[in-house]
Amino acid sequence: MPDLTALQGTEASLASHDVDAVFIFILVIAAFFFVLTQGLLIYFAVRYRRKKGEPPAKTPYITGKQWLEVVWIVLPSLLLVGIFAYGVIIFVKMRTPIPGATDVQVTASQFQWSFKYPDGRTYSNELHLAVGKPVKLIMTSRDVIHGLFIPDYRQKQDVLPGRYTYLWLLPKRIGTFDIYCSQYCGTGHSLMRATLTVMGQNDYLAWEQSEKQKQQSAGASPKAKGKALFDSSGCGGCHSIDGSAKVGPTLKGVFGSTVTLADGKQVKADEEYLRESITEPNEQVVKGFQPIMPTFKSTLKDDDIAAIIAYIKTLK
Ligand SMILES: [Cu+2]
Repeated sequence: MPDLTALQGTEASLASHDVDAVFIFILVIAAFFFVLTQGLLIYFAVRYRRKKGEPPAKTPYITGKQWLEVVWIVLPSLLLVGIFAYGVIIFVKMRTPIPGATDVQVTASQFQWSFKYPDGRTYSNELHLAVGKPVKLIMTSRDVIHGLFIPDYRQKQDVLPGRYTYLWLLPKRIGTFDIYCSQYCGTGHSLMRATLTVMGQNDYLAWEQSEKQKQQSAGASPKAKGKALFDSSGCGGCHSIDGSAKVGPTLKGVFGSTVTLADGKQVKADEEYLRESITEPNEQVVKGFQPIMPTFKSTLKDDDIAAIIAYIKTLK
């Protein structure tokens, strides 16, 4: 049972201190034996070298010494068992469910993370948590194998299509932390990054309130619905909205522009062009890009597509 009261440590999360301790334990043992064996190697090489003019000496024939053999078999064996046991204890601790954890659904897809809270709010590449509040990530993938990795938390878990995997987090320090994908999942793998923002408990409640209000007031307009769908469908994983380079073409200013396709043809980006790019993305591929976008024909309804187009129109 983790101690939820002692939260003023410097470590980022419940697991980070423990994992570092195992690492340093192994490092110290390895360093000791490295210095011992290399030191003896150098010492013997100098001490027993053949001096100038000396005839080659006959190497002495040494027979067994039982107690010495027992020592160098038993001692390293005990050390290895110790390393194993220490590792297992920490591993089990990291895998033990933290009571009272809030569920957050995580969906990985090429190439973005989507985080869904119990009230339905969904964020693309952004995870907000309150310090000291345990969270259970329930993770799955829409396509290939990904891996959720938070280096500061020393926690990592593969995310697989067709099954759930879990990760229990207990943030201990306020701040922003990187989330990476740890499995090579395609062209945009290195761009598959998200931000973990850990806030004080009051700040978190205030943030949650304002987000809920935003969601309620935005409900009606197609633009807002389009923006929400854009985020939850993961469009932003491959398409920037600020003109910057990603795996797919930027959507800034795309509406009304003239697009050059891979076969050299030029087309005007109107509503129909955008609709076809969402439902049959590999029919008209933009010059300089790969035909790798999945279709959203079955996941987005006509209404949804219209809303996303309404949103794309606003990206000037
Ligand atoms: Cu990935």
